[in-house]
Parts: sequence; structure tokens; C-alpha cells
Amino acid sequence: MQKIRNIAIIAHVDHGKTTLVDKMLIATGQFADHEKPGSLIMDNNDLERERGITILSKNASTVYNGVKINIIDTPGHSDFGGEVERVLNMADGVLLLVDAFEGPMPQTRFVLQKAIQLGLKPIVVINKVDKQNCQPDLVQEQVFDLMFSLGASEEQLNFPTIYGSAKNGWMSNDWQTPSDNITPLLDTILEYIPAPKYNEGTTQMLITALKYSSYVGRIAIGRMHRGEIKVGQTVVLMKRDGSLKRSKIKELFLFEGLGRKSVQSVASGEICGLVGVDGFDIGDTVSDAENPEALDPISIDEPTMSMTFAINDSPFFGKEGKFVTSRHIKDRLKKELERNLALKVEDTDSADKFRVYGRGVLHLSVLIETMRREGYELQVGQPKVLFKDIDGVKNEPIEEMTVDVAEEFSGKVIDMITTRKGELLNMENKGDRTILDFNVPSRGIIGLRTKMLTATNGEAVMSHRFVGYEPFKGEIEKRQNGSLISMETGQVFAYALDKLQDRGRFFVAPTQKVYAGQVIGESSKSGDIVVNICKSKKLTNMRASGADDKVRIAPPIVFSLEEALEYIQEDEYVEITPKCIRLRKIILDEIARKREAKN
Ligand SMILES: Nc1nc2c(ncn2[C@@H]2O[C@H](COP(=O)(O)OP(=O)(O)OP(=O)(O)O)[C@@H](O)[C@H]2O)c(=O)[nH]1
Ligand SMILES: [Mg+2]
Repeated sequence: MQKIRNIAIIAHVDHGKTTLVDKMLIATGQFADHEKPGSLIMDNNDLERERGITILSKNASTVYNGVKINIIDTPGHSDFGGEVERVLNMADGVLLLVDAFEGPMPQTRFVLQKAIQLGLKPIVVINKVDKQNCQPDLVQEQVFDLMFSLGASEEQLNFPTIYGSAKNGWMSNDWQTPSDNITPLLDTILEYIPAPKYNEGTTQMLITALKYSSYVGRIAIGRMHRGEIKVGQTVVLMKRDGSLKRSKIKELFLFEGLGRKSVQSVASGEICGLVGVDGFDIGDTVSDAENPEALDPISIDEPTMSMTFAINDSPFFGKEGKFVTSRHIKDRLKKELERNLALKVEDTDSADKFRVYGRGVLHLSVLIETMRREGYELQVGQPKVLFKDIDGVKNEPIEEMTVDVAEEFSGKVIDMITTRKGELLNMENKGDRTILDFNVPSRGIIGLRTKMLTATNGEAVMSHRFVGYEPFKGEIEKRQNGSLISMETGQVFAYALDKLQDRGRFFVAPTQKVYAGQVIGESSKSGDIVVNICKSKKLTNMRASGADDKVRIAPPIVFSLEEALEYIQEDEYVEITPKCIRLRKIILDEIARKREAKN
């Protein structure tokens, strides 16, 4: 028996996975609490820190009571569900975290189902018991029922439950007797999660993840399934398409703390990184050179959504970005394909446009945001869900959605979702909150979040995940309000804005530069209107100077990238530069646009 435990931390988004991993690393001396940055140690890239979510799964390890614990932190957002499914292949057990107030949510069900199917042993952690009005016992029962309904084995159903508050740094066997440490959880891991089995035989490893290093390039990450692997060994890479490639292992890594440790050999059961296996993809098997044997390939998630990525051809192009040509964008997308498994890119009939397929708005917007930080300029079209033809019938992706909202708003929420072809499945009261479960077409979810927050005073918490394809549910009414479009290229004048306040809500502020055809606001009526926002007060009428300063203008609406992507209409683009996010009509010229609309 090796002194190792391989665990993955899984949960719905925000239920506290990374906070707990951080606490495990601190409790076992990998990190002193005072060394901790303001944000989570494990969420270590800029986007993760800014958004407070995990985007990429990560490996870390620590040692407790002489046992090495390999920990895989996973993202909770449903766009990254495919990645969670894959990395579970490296684990023998999971910590299933569930928020003691929210209980099991759509993504809890998804990740738990995958863990159960793989036969992993679960430890249930009811987290956030410090929250007011939480119901740890009820949530524990719900998790049991969920596991039962997902077909868990007798052994899996015999899971231990630990209660606690990752944030406050304690775990306990009983939520009513808080402790001041997480030892009860660490002890349970050693006791309950089995040590990995040593499989006798020739070398076999499934590549389940990859990491980039500026020194050594792409590192293949996976769990040694059988036998051993050594530096200098010749191996065969078995690709998913059946082809074979010989290569030599240049370097081997184990995970140690938050970093990597170079080693000479790795035995079955360990999670490791390989350097030297050229041209690998996730899902390939690294195998013995004489007796190549492939492991079962892992499922690769199909894209559910697509967007057009185009070069920036707005009148303001190239003012802020370093990379603006179609060559730049094409090369960058190609590079991304090497590491972003759920992504697909297709050429279009225009050399300046690409169709990019992904797992959802967040998945694609993370790529766009990364590109803009690297200095790219581009334009992106409205996200489109992918329909499927099944037996001659048009089918569309359907998602299960849970909305948690104050009781008084539940009517509004139901109304909003049913107009988007959603179907109410269940409604439950929890204190003064109502929990609503729906099935909704993915189409109906695009753009819903902002609307719902506005309708519920920012109260509603919604989450959703893809469940499958169903016959098309019929047209959904489009956004009611038209766009306010700038007539001219120039500077926004406070005077003009003031005069136009009753036309709708604006996305621009005085002194900002705009161009003709730019979408500068949302009309209070349906149908687009072109307005002149660059008009100053006629000089001849100007009596007192500074009259412009006195106007009272509502502050502009500022969209995040995701909001902008979900907001635009079919004939609009989001223009993205390192400094700006602008909305625009694809056809800037008013007459040309009208002619096109007629056709
Ligand atoms: N009240 C309370 N808040 C907690 C607790 N644990 C974590 N949080 C908070 O919950 C939020 C989300 O925590 P994370 O650790 O980022 O959650 P996560 O599950 O890793 O989220 P994703 O990786 O994005 O799915 C943060 O604001 C934490 O401070 C807890 O025990 N009690
Ligand atoms: Mg996290």
C-alpha cells in the first residue's frame, strides 16, 4: 500500500471548494496564513482572482500524518463541467461540497453523477454552516436522496458527512459543535478514501489535463495507471484516432505543495506530469513502446454554442490593440485549440471571420477577455445555440435551471422564464425564499441574467446546466427594446444626452468618442432609432457659458463582456479592444442597414 490519497474537490459553483483547498494547504503547512494573498491561493490567474471563480482545474498536494494527499481543485461553473468530468479520472475519491443553505444545485447533481459512475468514494462536506438560516441536516438528507436517485452503490451511500465552515477554517463531525481546525476532515480522508492500487504491468497513463510552462512547453498531466515510467524511457503515444507516435520522456514531475518536483521515476497510482511526449492531446494514452495498449478514451464535450469572431473593422480600429489582423486572430485561435479542449474553430467564406464553438458564454468570454489582455482587438457576434437534426426534427439544447429568489418576486421570475419557453417543474419555499426549478431552452437563457436581476432588485440567484436535446420549442419573443444608434462620429455632448434622456437608457457618457452606427443606448420603445448625440448647443444661443455642465444625466449603463455578448441583437457586434467594449451595428451606414433589413 502506498501512502497516497488522490482526491478531487467537486461542487456547484461558489460552494467553497477553493476556499477549502486553501485551508487544507495552510493546515498542513504548505502555506502560512499570513503569506496568503488577499484572494485565494489556488485561484492563481488574473481572471480567476478578478471574478472570484475557478476557471481551470488545478493539482496540488500536501502531506498529512505521513500520507501524501493529491488534491485536484475543480471549477464549479457549468461551462467547465467537461473538464471536471475528465480530471475525475485521476482520483480515487471526492469531497462533495454542498452549501448548507442552498443545498444541492444543478451542478452538484452533474458532478456527483460523474463521480458515482466512475465508482469514486465520496465524502460529503456540508459547508458554510456559519450562514444564517442554513439547514445542514436537511441538506445532508437531500444529498443522500440525490445520491440514491443517481444509482450510488451501497458502499458509496455509506459516505461520511463532515460539517463546517471552510471560510472560518473549521470542520467537525457535528455542525452544532464547531472546532477550530479542519483535522476531522483530514482524518476522514485518510481513513475513508482508499490508497491507489498499484497495478502491476507495462507502462500505461491516460493524459487527462495539460499545463503550460514557459521553460519546458506543454506538460501532459495524468495518473499513472499501470507499471512505472522513467526519465529517458521510450514510450508510444496512442492517439484517439488510433495512430501511434514514439517519443522519449525528458522530464517527470510530481505535484508538491503548489509547485512541481522533478523526479526520475513515477509508479502506478501517482498523479504526474510528463515532458517530452510531443504532439499529445488530452485523452491519449502514454504506453509501453513494445506492447502498446490504449486505455478507454475520455469523453470530450461537444460545443453547445457558437459566436462569430471577426477582425475589428470599426472606425476606431487599431487605436489600442497590438494584434488586429485576421492572421493574428487566426494564429491565436489555433494556439488556443491546443489547450482548450472544448473549443472548435471553423473558417467562414470571409477570411476576416471565424466561427468559434464553445461550451457557453462564459467559456468563450474567458477566451475573449484573455485575448484582449494580450493586446488583441476583435469583434464578436451574438452567441447562437447549436441546433441538431434528430430523425428529421429540429432539436435544441435544453437546460435545467434553478432560481433562488425572495418569495415576492417568484411570480415575475416564472413569468419571465415561461415567456422564454421554460417549463416550471418544481417550486419550494425555504424561509422567505422560493426555489424554482425549470427546464428552459438554452436560447432562452442568453441575456436572461441581467433582465432577471433588474426585475428582482438584484436578488435572484440563478444557475443552469445543459441536460440534453429536445424538439424545438418554438420562437421566443426577441428583445422588446430597440437600439439607440449614433448618427455621427464625434464626441458625446452632455447637452445632446440631456435632450435625449426620455428616449431610453444610454451606454455612453459625455466626452466619450463614438462613431456613426455605434449602439449607444437602449430605446424605451421597440425598433432601432438613430440619434444625434454629438450635437452641442448652438453657439448663437449660448448666453451663459458652462450651461452644458448644469444638465442632469443618468449615469451610463456599463456592461461586462458577458453582459454585452448576451445583450446584443443578431445584426450587432461587440467590439473588443484592450481598453474598450463597444456595441455596434454590423452595418454602420444607416441606409445600407435599412436596405439589408428589407431583404
Ligand atoms: N459564509 C461562508 N462563505 C464561504 C465559506 N466558504 C467559502 N465561502 C465563500 O464563498 C465564495 C466562493 O468560494 P470559493 O472557494 O471561490 O468557491 P468555489 O466552490 O471554489 O467556486 P468555483 O470554483 O467558482 O466553483 C467566497 O466568497 C468564499 O469566501 C463558508 O464556509 N462560509
Ligand atoms: Mg474554486
